[in-house]
Amino acid sequence: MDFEKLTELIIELEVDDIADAVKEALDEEKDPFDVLNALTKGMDEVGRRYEEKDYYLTELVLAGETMKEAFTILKPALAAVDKSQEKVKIIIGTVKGDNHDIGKNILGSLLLSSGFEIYDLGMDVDEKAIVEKVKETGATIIGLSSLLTMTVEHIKTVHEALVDAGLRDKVKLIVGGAPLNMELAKRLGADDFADDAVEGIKHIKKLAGM
Ligand code: B12
Repeated sequence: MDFEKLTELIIELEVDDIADAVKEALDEEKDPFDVLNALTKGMDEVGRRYEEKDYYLTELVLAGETMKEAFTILKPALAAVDKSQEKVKIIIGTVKGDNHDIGKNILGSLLLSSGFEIYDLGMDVDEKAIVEKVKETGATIIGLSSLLTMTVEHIKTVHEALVDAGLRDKVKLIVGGAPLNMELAKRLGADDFADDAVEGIKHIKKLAGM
């Protein structure tokens, strides 16, 4: 199973074949991170086609489904490398009003393989759920995803809810997603921003003092 084929299966929305293809690649001992890279490349192309109006909403939904299928197989392969030491706890989620979770899930898988303890709140998450989870788990980092220009303001809502709960100085807030950049992230009250999940892991490790 070569990487080009994996990229192509995402672009061609082959939801029924992708899991077997990922399995085949892993059976051939391909590096799971290279597999992830090939799949992400496919999603980038799907996004480009959508922007060019070659693909429509139906294709977007199918691409999301295809990526999810791939992830059911890939996720365990990306799983934790070192279980021995005390893990840093991190809460992840996609902000209220936003149902994009592919990027957030990729971040989650990479965090898992980097030895973090993850609490994934899913998508369309409101500030109350986040504050509650911080109280319950004592997590020290929150990673939020926002893909819609319309929903980035919810990052500020989360920041303010943490301030109100007296928790803001106990947690670091990092955000990601296409409409964001470092300047906007900081303006919304976040501590940090990263362009992609791989870069995000580096930033998160730094925030965790690792
Ligand atoms: C797939 C997709 C969908 C799927 C989502 C499926 C799913 N389960 O996620 C579906 C079909 C549901 C969807 C719906 C919609 N979508 Co859409 N979608 C996309 C698409 C094509 C790809 C997004 C994606 O998954 N990319 C791949 C992942 C891997 O990339 P990523 O999410 O950016 O994540 C990476 C980084 O950003 C970063 N990252 C992400 N989160 C975080 C968090 C942290 C902490 C860190 C450190 C890093 C990090 O790491 C990730 C990996 O490297 C994009 C176009 C694009 N090119 O991005 C449009 C796009 C995001 N969608 C868009 C729109 C408008 C919509 C709809 C409003 C369409 C409609 N008219 O209904 C709805 C919104 C529904 C809702 N309430 O959320 C627009 C947003 C425009 C904007 N700026 O506001 C885009 C940009 C398309 C476009 N060009 O118009 N969409």
